[in-house]
Amino acid sequence: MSTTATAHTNIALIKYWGKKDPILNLPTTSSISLTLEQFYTQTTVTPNTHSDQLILNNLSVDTTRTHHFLNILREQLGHFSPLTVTSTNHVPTSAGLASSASAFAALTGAVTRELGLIRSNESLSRLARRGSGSASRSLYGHFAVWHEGVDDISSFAESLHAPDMPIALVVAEVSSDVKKVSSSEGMRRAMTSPNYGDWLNQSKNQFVDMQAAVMAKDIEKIGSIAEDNALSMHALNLTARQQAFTYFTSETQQILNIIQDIRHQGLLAFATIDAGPNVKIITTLTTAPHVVAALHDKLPQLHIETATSGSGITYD
Ligand code: 2P0
Repeated sequence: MSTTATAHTNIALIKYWGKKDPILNLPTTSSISLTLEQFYTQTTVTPNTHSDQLILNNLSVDTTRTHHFLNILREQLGHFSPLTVTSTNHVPTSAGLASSASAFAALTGAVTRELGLIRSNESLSRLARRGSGSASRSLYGHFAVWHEGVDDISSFAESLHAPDMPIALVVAEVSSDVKKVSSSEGMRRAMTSPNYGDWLNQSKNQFVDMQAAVMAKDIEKIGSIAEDNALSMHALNLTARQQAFTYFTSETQQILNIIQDIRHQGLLAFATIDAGPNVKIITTLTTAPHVVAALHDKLPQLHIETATSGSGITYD
């Protein structure tokens, strides 16, 4: 027997950037995300008689993180035999998007089904969170909210049940030779910023405003709040008291300037940036081609992909 699950990656509009419990992956803030249709991970689990094995994009890879996560699932769901995990990332590495969200969401779903267990997506989101915080949101399509909670039970994600809207995300890939600071390490450093407390307060307000903007299908408001939230997150990295750093490169900054320019020309375009130099531009389906053209005009070599609002976890 084997079971296959597919989960899509998501981009946070209100960011998760700090852990109050690194073992349970309890975040310091609640977050809101948009799931992307074009970027996903498909994972098949098959029992074997030896040891946990991970084959990613047809290559056998180091299983440490996966093995650790499978042991958490064994603790939570009951013991199961070693598994061969075969995963394909349809998250173009060239787009530089993180795939841990879709990967841990798909793996959680596949293992639970393989064991013949029926669990709600809420319950799966608690499990997926243990693999990677952002994975809790990838069980759901479209807009999801991850409640920070105070313990394992109360920290889960759910769908926002948002109305349909013509939102699009233009992903601008920025090359980087700089060694990336992992998300966990970046969060640890950011929490030493003297501005961290202010950020928590600001995030609480933005979380409320973002939910209202999503329910009102106000894409301009969604973009504007998301951009403020993301830039404040990156300001924490720069002002960290321990090992201040930035994910920005000069190209990141250049793209931010282009986005500002085209916004002044009247186009709806707002930027968000995660744990890397790439810029994701929140816009509408009809404006997306204009954003792509404006970026290509100034930066002809830039690799760009456009993504739309995507679906939640599915099983074959
Ligand atoms: C987010 N990011 O909300 C934030 C914004 C990146 C920037 O969640 O340590 O891979 O595995 O829980 O989920 C990326 O961090 O971190 C992330 P861990 P994760 O999407």
